[in-house]
Formats: sequence, structure tokens, C-alpha cells
Amino acid sequence: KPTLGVINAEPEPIKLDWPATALLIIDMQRDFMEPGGFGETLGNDVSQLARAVEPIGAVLKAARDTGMLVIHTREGHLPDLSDAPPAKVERGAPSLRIGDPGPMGRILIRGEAGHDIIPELYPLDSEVVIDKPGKGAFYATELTDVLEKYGIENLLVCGVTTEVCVNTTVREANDRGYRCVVISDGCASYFPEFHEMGLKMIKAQGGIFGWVADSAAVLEAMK
Ligand code: C5J
Repeated sequence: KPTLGVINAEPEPIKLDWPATALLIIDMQRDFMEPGGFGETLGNDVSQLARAVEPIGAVLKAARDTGMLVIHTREGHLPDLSDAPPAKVERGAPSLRIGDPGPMGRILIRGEAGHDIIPELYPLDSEVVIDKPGKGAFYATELTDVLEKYGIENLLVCGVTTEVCVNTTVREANDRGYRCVVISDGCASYFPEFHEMGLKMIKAQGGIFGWVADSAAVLEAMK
């Protein structure tokens, strides 16, 4: 297997050293993807996110086949809500608030069924799972330590939602010096127009936060 690959990305192709590259899958949790979870309590049409599952599954399979480091994240809070800022819990007028009992257990609480990753993309025991209280995967997590331990310099980023947790994480990663390639069809938003703009914001201005490529381009480069 070649250790270098070139992804036909926007705004320009990017050459990656595979051993220094990880696949980062953001928040593919039942709470965002399925009826009765956090996403739906906010009034969202959760069916909008389903389109990202297959492309992520294809890249996940390729990453597993090549031995790439795979990191999954989950947004959620401790059962006593001690890591949930009141500003987050109290805002808006959701049908259920964070911590309230719902059909998949307490909304956005670690250990509940709704907090878990969807079966199609379920982590292997050997993969890293990062629990995060915020939208970004670096804030109040061990992600930096994990990336340093494995010598990671580049991230293939996908998951939900494009403009919230994916964008926040890519911005955090970019400031920390990681090259981020965002997998366009491996991301989704409850708002298709936010998805489009979320990707444009990343790749505009010469790739101000990173690169964007579809799953086909990523898979081609990983061959
Ligand atoms: C949101 C996320 N949208 N994972 N979380 O609240 O994007």
C-alpha cells in the first residue's frame, strides 16, 4: 500500500501521508439521526441527515481495511448535567430539554440509548470514541492527546451536522495545525442550504479552514 495519496479536493488537490491521517466521524448518534432524539426535540426533520450514512460507511470500511486510525465522537452530558452549561440547557423552546426522559432515554445524556452511535456506523472496540460536551471535538476532551499519541497531522472529517459540530471541530482543528479534508457527502444538515454554505465556508479563500472532497474522491485516493 502506498503511504502517500492525493485527494482531488477543493480548492485544490491535497497530498496526504496516510499513517499521519485519521478518520474523524462526528456525532453519528441516534439523538441526532432518529425521531425522538435531541435533534427532533429542536423541531428538526431528522430524515435530512440519513443521506450521510452510506458515504461515511464506505469511507469507514476503507479506513478499516487500510488500518487507518478511526475516531468517533459523541455529543452529550453526564447524568447530573454538571458538564452542561445552563445557557445550553435552558435555551430555546424544545419539546424536551437536555436531560428530560424521551423515547430513547434521557435526551443527550451519556449512557442512554439515544446517545449511542447508529448501528450502521458502530465503533469497533479497537476504535477511539471521544465524548464531548460541546459542539467542537477539542473542547474539554482528550482528542489532542489521542492525535499526538498516534502522530496524526491530517483529518478526514465527516458526520453531522455540517454547520454545527463538523464546522466547529474543523475550525478548532485548523487552529491547532491539522489539515482537515471534509467529506462533503459524508456530512449533512437539517438545513440543506446550511450544508452547502457550511462546506463553502471551509473551502473558500484558498481553503481558509481546510479542504472539501466527496467520498468518491477520498476512496479513489485511498486505493
Ligand atoms: C448539534 C451537532 N447540531 N452534532 N450538534 O447540536 O451538530
